[in-house]
Amino acid sequence: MTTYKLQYFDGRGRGEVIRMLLSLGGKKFEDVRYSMAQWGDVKKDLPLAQLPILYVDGKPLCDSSAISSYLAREFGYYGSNNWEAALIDQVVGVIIDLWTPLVMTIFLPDEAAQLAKQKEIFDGKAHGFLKFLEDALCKNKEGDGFFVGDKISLADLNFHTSWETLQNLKYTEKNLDKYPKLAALQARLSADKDLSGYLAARPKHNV
Ligand SMILES: N[C@@H](CCC(=O)N[C@@H](CS)C(=O)NCC(=O)O)C(=O)O
Repeated sequence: MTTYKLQYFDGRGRGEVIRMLLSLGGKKFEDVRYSMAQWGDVKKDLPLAQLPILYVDGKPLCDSSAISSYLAREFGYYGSNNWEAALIDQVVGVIIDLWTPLVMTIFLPDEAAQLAKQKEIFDGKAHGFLKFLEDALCKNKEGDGFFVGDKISLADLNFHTSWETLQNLKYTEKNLDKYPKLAALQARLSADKDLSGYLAARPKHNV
């Protein structure tokens, strides 16, 4: 039986889609979670001095996108043909561009600075990214299904954890009602019979 060990921080961040995929794939995995206090010691032994890393039968795989693409292909969450896979990659790419600068604002020193930066990012490029995502969702089953095809894919999982982060950031949480189809997708995914058990059982984190 294949063994899986994930090294990441004690948060959702770039580790959560990997955890979701392992859970959806029905795999038991070692979920190693580091605190910032441990990070200095851990970092010096890592190939890229960053996380996540997934060990598959003891073999390391770095980079969250490489890991989650690998697992999505293994477990059947990467569409049913090459075009669907490309559409999934497109959604994931947009979500990474949306999420990364917004989440970095939590490292700014005070709440006023965080709010100002979130406003600048959200009202600028992020708004366009969210509109693109809502339009992309609406091209499939009028926005009442999933991003691609007729089942959850890697695109929906990336969306779920990123939207959750937007719901927890002070500026963005007040501005999400412009995207009702995306909000409804989040609710559908949260209630999904295969995902809801994992979501209920996991440690709770804002980001
Ligand atoms: N492209 C990489 C980026 C990895 C990355 O930036 N990881 C962050 C945590 S989300 C990290 O390890 N930060 C600690 C550091 O750089 O000291 C990936 O997607 O895995």
